[in-house]
Amino acid sequence: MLSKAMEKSLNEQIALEGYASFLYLSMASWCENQTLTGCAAFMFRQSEEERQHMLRIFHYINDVGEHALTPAVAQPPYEWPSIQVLLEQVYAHEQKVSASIDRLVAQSYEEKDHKTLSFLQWYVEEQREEETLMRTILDRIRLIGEGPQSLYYIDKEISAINKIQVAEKAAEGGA
Ligand code: OFO
Repeated sequence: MLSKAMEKSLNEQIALEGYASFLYLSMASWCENQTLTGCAAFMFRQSEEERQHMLRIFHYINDVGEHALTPAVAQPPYEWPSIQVLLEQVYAHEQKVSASIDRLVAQSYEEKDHKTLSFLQWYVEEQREEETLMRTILDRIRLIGEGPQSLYYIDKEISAINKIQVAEKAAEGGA
């Protein structure tokens, strides 16, 4: 059982994770259109991860006897001026998700809802990892700079990061 307020907040988090999944899918499509195949693979995987984040909350709400709601589908943006801008937007979106998780944690404390507090710990850690990853990517892109071959090197770099992520997640046993 959850309070009505907590059920609503968790359903809003489902919508945020679902939107992230669609936003990253749209970004993957843009990358593929630009022949940035390494970036596209990275964004497809990020999109799938967000879907898993959404489902994890979905199951939690139903498992505790409440009602998980499927969010409305809002069309995300589909054009970006550059891969640098796109990746900065991923970082901004992750920060937004982290702030939302922090609010949920605060709400769990206030309501003395220990099971939701415990459930949210996974998300706190996941968001810390995601923000670190995106900061690393943005730092590397700044190091690569904006010369004529920069797109080639950015794509190569993100492809390498993606492969490391895939291996790490596989070692952890999933998303
Ligand atoms: Fe689920 O928001 Fe990113 O990781």
